[in-house]
Amino acid sequence: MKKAALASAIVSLLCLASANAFATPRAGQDAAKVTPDMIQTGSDIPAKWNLPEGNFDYVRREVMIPMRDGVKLHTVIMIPKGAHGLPMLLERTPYDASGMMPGKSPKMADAVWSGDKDWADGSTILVAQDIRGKYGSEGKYIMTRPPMGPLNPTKTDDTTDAWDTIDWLVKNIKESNGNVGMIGSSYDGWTVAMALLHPHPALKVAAPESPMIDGWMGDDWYHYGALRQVNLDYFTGQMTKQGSGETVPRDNYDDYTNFLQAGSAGDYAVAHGFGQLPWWKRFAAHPAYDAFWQLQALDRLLVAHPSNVPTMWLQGLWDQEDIYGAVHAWEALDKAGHGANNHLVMGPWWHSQINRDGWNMGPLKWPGNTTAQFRQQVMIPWFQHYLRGMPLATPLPQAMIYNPVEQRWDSFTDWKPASEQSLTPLYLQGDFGLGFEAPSGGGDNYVSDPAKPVPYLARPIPQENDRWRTWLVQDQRFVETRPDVLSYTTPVLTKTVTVQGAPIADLFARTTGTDGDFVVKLIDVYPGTVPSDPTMGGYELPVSMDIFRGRYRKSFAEPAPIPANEVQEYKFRLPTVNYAFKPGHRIMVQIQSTLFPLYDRNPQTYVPNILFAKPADYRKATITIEHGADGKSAVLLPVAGNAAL
Ligand code: PG9
Repeated sequence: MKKAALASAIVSLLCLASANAFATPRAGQDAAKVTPDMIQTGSDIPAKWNLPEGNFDYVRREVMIPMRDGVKLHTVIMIPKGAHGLPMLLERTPYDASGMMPGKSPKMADAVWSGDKDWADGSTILVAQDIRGKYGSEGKYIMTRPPMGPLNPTKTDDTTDAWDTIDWLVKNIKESNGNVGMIGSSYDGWTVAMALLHPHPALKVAAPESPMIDGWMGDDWYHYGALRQVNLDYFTGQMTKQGSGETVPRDNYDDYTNFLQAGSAGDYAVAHGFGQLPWWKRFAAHPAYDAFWQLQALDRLLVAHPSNVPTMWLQGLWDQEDIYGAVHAWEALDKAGHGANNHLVMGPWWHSQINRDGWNMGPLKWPGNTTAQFRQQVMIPWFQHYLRGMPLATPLPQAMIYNPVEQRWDSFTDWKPASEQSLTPLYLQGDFGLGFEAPSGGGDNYVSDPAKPVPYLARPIPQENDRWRTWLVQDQRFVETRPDVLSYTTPVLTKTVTVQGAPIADLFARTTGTDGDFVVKLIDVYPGTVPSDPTMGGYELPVSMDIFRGRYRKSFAEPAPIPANEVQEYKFRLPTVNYAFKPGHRIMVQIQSTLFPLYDRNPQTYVPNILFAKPADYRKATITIEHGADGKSAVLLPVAGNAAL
């Protein structure tokens, strides 16, 4: 056949073939043979996918553990392959046990979240459990469910759930040695503290990390009665769904604007549907420190039910969420005579940073990875001592507190609860001075305007805010020149002033209003230039700060209006420090009346419940801080050694 004729025959054949491709297949047709295995009429997605785990160095089990009332709690267990006689480390969480231990990787250390990685070395069986009513667990969710008693008439709580879980684990996990440790940060730290109220005998060691201990006094919900309103997002995040809940949609990028426009925190919450949340109703009905809060304050409960479990109470020195809990729980236990098995650890960390890297805290850089070092050199060996009988090279001291200036861990055998510390007043003085000598007279005033509250972070402050973790170390120069912020400063120091313990703010103040808040900040002012780190030149580093709601100056349970224009004393404890103010630096104390929008605004007019203050209640007030005959305002410092500037 000629080339052209051949080409035309091929084209005709191709046309025929392509025409047949669209034709209906007929029996006996001479096309490619179709067999049944080529056809899918169901779904290509199997009902359940099982990951082949042949090369995994662990076995992942998911079980539903029955509690005494029949409710089953979803629990993920990661067992090193071939394990025999290993202890178990239990974390109970409202934040998704499966997400903490997804098990998607052949190596156990890659298959768990960052907080568990160092434990996943084959020495420990890791257990994560969803608490009642969250994620995969049955039952009803109740926010930080109060222990059985007046606030909880049922027969279960997170103490019994921990007990039942540990009981099941030691009876059913054959690879274990029957010893259990408990760990967890924040809410998970709260679950550890709850387990300690009546621990199962197999619970041999515990570390509540940044635990929520008293939500009203100084952890997540309030600080001394001032509402932490940015946590309203947490309410919806936890309680609009069994899994991960909703966030509150925003009208503006800047939360300063959002909360200012909303009016009171209550108006904001109700406008965003919070009336549907049972927790909000209980919460909003108890703005004062009444029985609702007192009966769930865990430091009190722990003293009433002390355990013998060796316990490491751990938190960050700049913990932006739960800066109150661990240190107060430890102090309460120590004071009640339970110091022998309770230890205090405070690292240079933000909230829960212990479970992540710890090279720095905002602009403060450490000589190493402080969290990894602590986990690997102190915490894990201490746990393994109690869980596996491993010898301890050095016993854990009574308290271990990082010194951020000397950049080292200090160990203490006689760390004092705040009520037993000796204090030296650092007085506010005329001309905005600050010193250890008593002031001769005078006072300073500012106008606090609820329409222009002092921001807690430089604006804009978006809802998803990566500065949240480090806001407690933010350079305070951004507010120093505001007319509603008073700044008192020592001369340049010629000697080191070391402060170890809890400073106490002791203000004598008058206001033209009938209510008001007081914010006190103890600040380290860096020299104007810092050759080793030029960006730190003149930095105003908050070392310790807090807010106090004036209506509670006499009683946290029974608020009372402030008598206008009469000097009143406002005395409150600031967060615990281990800090050295160095020669060349200056100490500063800043005072203001708002810290917004983190804290709701005080209307400065006495109303029964500030959560529902009306626009007309918000009024300007002139605040006078006394430093003379009418009161010697000071920050009382637990100075180590001589108090001299
Ligand atoms: N700080 C968070 C929290 C703890 C307890 C109750 C509510 C919130 C947390 O990080 O878990």
